[in-house]
Amino acid sequence: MSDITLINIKEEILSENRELAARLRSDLDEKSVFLVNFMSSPGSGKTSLIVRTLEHLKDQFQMAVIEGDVDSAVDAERVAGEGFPAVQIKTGGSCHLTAAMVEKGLDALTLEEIDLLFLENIGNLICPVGSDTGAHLNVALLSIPEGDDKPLKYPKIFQTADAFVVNKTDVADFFDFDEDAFRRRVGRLNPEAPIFGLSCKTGDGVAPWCSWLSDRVGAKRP
Ligand SMILES: Nc1nc2c(ncn2[C@@H]2O[C@H](COP(=O)(O)OP(=O)(O)OP(=O)(O)O)[C@@H](O)[C@H]2O)c(=O)[nH]1
Ligand SMILES: [Mg+2]
Repeated sequence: MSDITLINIKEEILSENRELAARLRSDLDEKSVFLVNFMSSPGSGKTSLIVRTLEHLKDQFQMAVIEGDVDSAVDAERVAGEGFPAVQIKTGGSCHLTAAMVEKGLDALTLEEIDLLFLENIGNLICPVGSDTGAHLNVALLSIPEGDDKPLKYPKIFQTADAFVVNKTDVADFFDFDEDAFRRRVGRLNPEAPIFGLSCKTGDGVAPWCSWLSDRVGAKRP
């Protein structure tokens, strides 16, 4: 029997992505740009949180946003409408952002004029998890209507994110979201990561989240 050459495409792609992501992170470090990657299911409030955070921190940081979507530019238009630089990446079908896509987004921005850069990943709780984007901080959002059982069903994102935001607390009375159960489930997977409950609609709870984020950016600076 002759030898077989095994080419593991998935492992090759992942390792190329990891290398590029590490290079992007180090380029961003050199330019003192702090990159935050937001991940969640569609509609849980990534763009709303980014817009709230931009409003809240606008006197403290120079900020910009890279939006990722399968199609359309509505999220980038929303950010640009608030007066912040915005780049829209259309993946044309891919369910997560890769480091190569982020690199193109970074090329379209003047990084020397940015201290804090937000990346909105494609809406879903699975695909974005294994793909390093070069971000310094990975934030996962969940909204109250999605339910408190998500850490049980999608453990990977809850194991690996650096912080969690539970959005839409304004509608908590209409859903059976058990906050204690949610915190216990996340705590088992990722005991160190903070959880911020807030409402992008009313603004409740946005200040503590922004203050924590601002401290994280500050801690990274020389
Ligand atoms: N009641 C309520 N609605 C909210 C809140 N935050 C966002 N929404 C609404 O939820 C919907 C989705 O919000 P987006 O910010 O677009 O969600 P997204 O995660 O960016 O969605 P995709 O980009 O499609 O993945 C919009 O209709 C928002 O107005 C909130 O705190 N409370
Ligand atoms: Mg969005």
